[in-house]
This record gives sequence, structure tokens and C-alpha cells, in this order.
Amino acid sequence: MRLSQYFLPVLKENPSEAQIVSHRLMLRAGMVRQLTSGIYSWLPLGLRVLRNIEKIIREEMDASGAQEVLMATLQPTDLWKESGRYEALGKEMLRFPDRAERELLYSPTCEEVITDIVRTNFRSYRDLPRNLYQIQWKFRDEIRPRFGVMRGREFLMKDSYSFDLDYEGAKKHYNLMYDTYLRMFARMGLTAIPVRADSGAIGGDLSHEFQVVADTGESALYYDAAFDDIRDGKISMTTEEMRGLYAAADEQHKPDAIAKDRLREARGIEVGHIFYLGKKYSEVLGAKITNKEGVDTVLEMGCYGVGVSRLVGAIIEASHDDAGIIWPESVAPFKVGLINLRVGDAKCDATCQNIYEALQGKGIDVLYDDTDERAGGKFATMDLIGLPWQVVVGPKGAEKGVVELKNRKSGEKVELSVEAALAKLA
Ligand code: 5CA
Repeated sequence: MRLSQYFLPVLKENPSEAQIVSHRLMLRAGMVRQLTSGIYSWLPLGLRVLRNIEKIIREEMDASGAQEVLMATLQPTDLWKESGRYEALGKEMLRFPDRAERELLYSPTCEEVITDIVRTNFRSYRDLPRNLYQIQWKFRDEIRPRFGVMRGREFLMKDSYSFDLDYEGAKKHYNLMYDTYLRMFARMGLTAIPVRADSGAIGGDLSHEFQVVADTGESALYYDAAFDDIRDGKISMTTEEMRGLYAAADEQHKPDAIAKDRLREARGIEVGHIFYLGKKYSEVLGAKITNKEGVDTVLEMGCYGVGVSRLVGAIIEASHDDAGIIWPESVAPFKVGLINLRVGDAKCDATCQNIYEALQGKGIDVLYDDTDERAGGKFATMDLIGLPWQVVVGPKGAEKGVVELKNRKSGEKVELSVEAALAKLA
């Protein structure tokens, strides 16, 4: 993509409405724009990141054996009256009549709809076990939407729902999702800390939140220092080993559960939440199948959420510096930013064109700054939007066939021949 043709409305100044760094950087880097309170439009750069996050989620969910569906965003409120949750969500639930005066709501979550699909389509134990997921927009009329996409009213969620014949099956699904989440977040460059949680309006009696450490997080967090060591790359652990590590959301569980020198206190951003639901929804909505003995059996359920749009903010909170965002390669909107320091200079233009085409030929996403902005502005924009690698082409280097390769994260710069730079990036 050529920057001269790309819709990238970067802001030089810090927007006054943004209180936290991720919100500030998402606005400054032209990733999103607020339409109205808690509701955002995604611009090209932001959408690329969102899609990359979705891709990782899909790959990990598919690998776990889950199957993707797509449920409607609008639902009849009748189903919620049937489940008994019509009142429970209160004003967070956005309701409105259609032309026939039938009441609809914009989905805040999908337990009712998926259970309805299952009760009308699953017949016997042969239909089990199943885990069905979707990546779909949700709406919750939060009292205090804030921090940009972090706590929005409209937000993108991965929600999945598992169905089993018995408790053992449900527990297996729960543990499988637990491991899947740790892997999924790790692939996004995040060390997520699983914390035993209260299951709130969703229900059930076993639940874990997945928290990412950030000063601006909304939850309190107490955890084993090993999680920091994992994040900093000092140690690596299997999901099985991580399971045994201490983490809690309240001080109550703090004092003797862990040695004092291993205890860390921080704030956390909840990027995922898993729930064992048991028969809470299947019982009232009548989701049952016949078991091997031919007896009607009410299904055991679990539900598993990931804050897809929130993750964009959470990754930035976890990975930035004074100059801007530092994208982990796995979610970066482009892998390489190519900077032409003298557009119009025949050697610079030819070298850039050569690199641009070579990278594209290798399937590497590259954003080519071919604008006539001055050098300082070009460097600032590239640092702001945080692509993992920058290739800088200036007249002196182009003369000798040399470019500068900069790693955004370490700041390390090396002079290389064009061929060596291309080899390094591939
Ligand atoms: N039905 C279950 C999971 S399938 C559910 O709704 N769980 S939840 O309420 O915990 O939401 C799942 C995830 O969505 C949360 O962990 C959080 O990361 C994200 N989320 C929740 N509310 C918001 C919001 N207002 N803005 C952005 N993300 C949100």
C-alpha cells in the first residue's frame, strides 16, 4: 500500500477526549473515530489489526474443534422473557419495537439464541459434544462508556457456547477453552493471567477472567511474579504449569496463598471470560437430547467470551513507548514501513520501488511512504503507527545500494544492502 493513496488520518496533537494511552494512540494513528458515545467506526489501519486478531482467534478456536456460526445481532425479546433474563440486564439492554410492534433487542450476548438453535436441532447424544462460536458485534448500553474501544457500547466479541451430555464433558470443554485462551493471547504478544471470577449476570458457578496487566486496567490483580517473567521472556511455561500459578482479583485471597516476595499487585484489563453454566439456560429453555439409554437429558453448557475490539486497546496498553504504538508482528497492520526520504530522486524512487515490489512478491505487507512530507514527519508517523520494521531509503545510501533497517521495538538500526535487508525481512 502506498501512503500517498492510503486513508490514514493521523493527528499530530493529543486529542483532549482521550484519557488513556491506547485511546490516544488509536485516535492519533487514525485507527478509529468515535461516532457517538461508546460507538466507533474502524478506519483502514485499525480494521487491519482487528482482522489480524480475529484470524488468530479463528485459528485457535478451529484447532480446539469448535465450529463457527454467525447469529443475528437483533433478537426477539420473547426468548429473554422465556429464559427469565429480560429484566436482569436492565437498561444495558437496548430494546425497540419493529413495525409490527414486536419488541427486538440488540444482542448483548447470545446464550438464549444459541440454546434455541440447539433445542430445535440437536436430537441425540450423537450431536454431542459441540462448541459453537461466532465473532459478532454486541451492544450494551453501559452507563459510563470510556477509554475508547476498551469499554464501548458497541463492541466486537468472540462468544462460544459448549454443549455436553454431562458435567465431565462440560468440564473438559471448560479446560480446553482455558488452554486455548492462554495460547490465543500469547500469539497476540500478551501474557494473560487467568483469575477465578464472579460469574455475574451470565451465571454458573465456575468462571475465570483473563487479565492483561496495565496501569489503566479496571480490575485489581494479585498474582505470582512468574507471570511477569513469562511476559518478559525470562521463563517459558506450559499452560498446564501456568494453571498452578497463583492469581486473584481480591485481597482476601492474598495473604498466605503465596510467598510475599513472589506476590505482585497490579491493575488488569479483562480480555476474556469463561463460564461453566451447567443447566442454567438449557433447563428453562428445554434444551435436551436423548442419551444412550434413550432417556431425555438436559444439556450441560459453558460459554466463553473474548473482547475482540477491546484487545486492540489492550495490546497497545501493553506495547507502546513515547513515540507511539509497537505492534507485535502477529497483529501488526503491516509488517514493514518503507520510507523514501527523497521522493523524486531517481535512485531513491527506483530503490524503493524495487523493495516495495520484492516484499509484496514475498507476501509481506508493506506500507510505502511515497509522500513528499519532510523526513522528520515521516519518521514520526512511522513510529506512531508502530509497524515492526522500518526500511529507510535516503539519497546517499541509494547511491551505494544501502538502506537502513530499523526495528521499532528495540530501536536498533543497521545499514544493509538491499538484498540483505530483504533477506532479513523474509
Ligand atoms: N456470554 C459471555 C461469554 S460468551 C459474556 O458475555 N461474557 S462477558 O460479559 O464477560 O464478555 C466477554 C468479553 O467481552 C469480556 O471479557 C470483555 O473482554 C469483552 N467486553 C465486555 N463488555 C465490553 C465492553 N463494554 N466493551 C468492550 N469489550 C467488552
